[in-house]
Amino acid sequence: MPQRSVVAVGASLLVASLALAGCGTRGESDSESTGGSGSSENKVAKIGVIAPLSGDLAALGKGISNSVDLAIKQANEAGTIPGWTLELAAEDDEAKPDVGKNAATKLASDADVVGVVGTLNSSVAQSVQPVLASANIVMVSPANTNPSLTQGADFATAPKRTYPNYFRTCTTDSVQGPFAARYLFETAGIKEVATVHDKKTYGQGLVDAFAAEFTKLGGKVVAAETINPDDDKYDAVISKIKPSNPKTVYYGGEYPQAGPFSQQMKAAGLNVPLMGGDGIYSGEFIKLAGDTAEGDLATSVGAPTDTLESAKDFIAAYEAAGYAEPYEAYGAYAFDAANAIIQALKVSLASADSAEASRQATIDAMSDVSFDGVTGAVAFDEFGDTTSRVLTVYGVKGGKWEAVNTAEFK
Ligand code: ABU
Repeated sequence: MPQRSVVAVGASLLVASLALAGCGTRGESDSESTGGSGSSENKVAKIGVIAPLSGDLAALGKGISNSVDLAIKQANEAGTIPGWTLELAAEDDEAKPDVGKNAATKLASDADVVGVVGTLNSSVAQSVQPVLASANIVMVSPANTNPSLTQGADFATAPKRTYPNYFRTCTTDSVQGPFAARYLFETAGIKEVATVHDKKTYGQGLVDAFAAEFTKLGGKVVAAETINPDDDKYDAVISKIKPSNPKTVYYGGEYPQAGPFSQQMKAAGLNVPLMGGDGIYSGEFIKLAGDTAEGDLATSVGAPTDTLESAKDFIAAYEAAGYAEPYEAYGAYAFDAANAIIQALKVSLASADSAEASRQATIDAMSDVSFDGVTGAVAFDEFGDTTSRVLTVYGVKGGKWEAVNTAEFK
């Protein structure tokens, strides 16, 4: 397994080899002495990243990009693909669909690009998917949770695979929404909620999935409102929700809006927890909400990375590599996504004359990819979805996210 081979290499060797790589092209003897494959005779294949590397979601995007960078460097160090050197090609999508589309077009026109890890936002994925599909470039998202991306608009009643090149290592909101609903209704005893979403693909889909399960369980949605993600004052929406006396506000969207929303609803006297999905599970949410975040809740995909035995080497190597930003909510998923592509490339590049010529074979090889990743078993079903359905509920305690409950959704 990719990360297991890295264990043998060790963090100090990785750092040393990165320093060597930074000094210029290594000769054959260098490759032999490190066990690496960075020969000047190697052919180059690039793994792209499309994620927000600037703007208010950059904390998540940089965690993704850094983690892909780490996987690439480890693979080169370990000589995972003989005769080939992998390179990172990271593009900033600014969390905007049109910018993401341009990034995908740029990567597709680079003949060396053989796969892409991304995107963060489901709304951006919708514009990136067709571009990469047309170019036969495999795309693996560590973070998109909207179910339509893999199973089409009728995912609930007539699921149909949308793009054969699209896969993801995170679970979907068809699981995340009901998981949150069951926690609130069955474990926390909350029977009345207000819902708010940001009208984006992810936020709206998550609230729909949550509300369907919550009402099925016998709960009541006492108010259902939306915000404009470009706004930063939410008084009007909070005024509409407050008289309905919800016991929790379930929020569909991301932390740049959810943090201020939590702060403003409590300042307005609506002193109930705000709960959201993986889009608010970030230290940035707590910074934005301030002290009022205490008691707020979030679900996120998988088990907490720092509690996983399988993540210890990833965390140690990430720290040793000295990235300026934390790996955040999706770093481990991005690392697994990159390694899934690398596993497929081991097959597709073995007999390829050029990176571009391997694109379709890389997509074909993805269906058979299966390994023990940092986040758990990494494999994909017939839609390209992960086979994992583990999620965690987190609560803000003492100014930090703390895991409350990790379970596999049945
Ligand atoms: N999954 C949370 C944020 C990313 C998205 O799906 O839009």
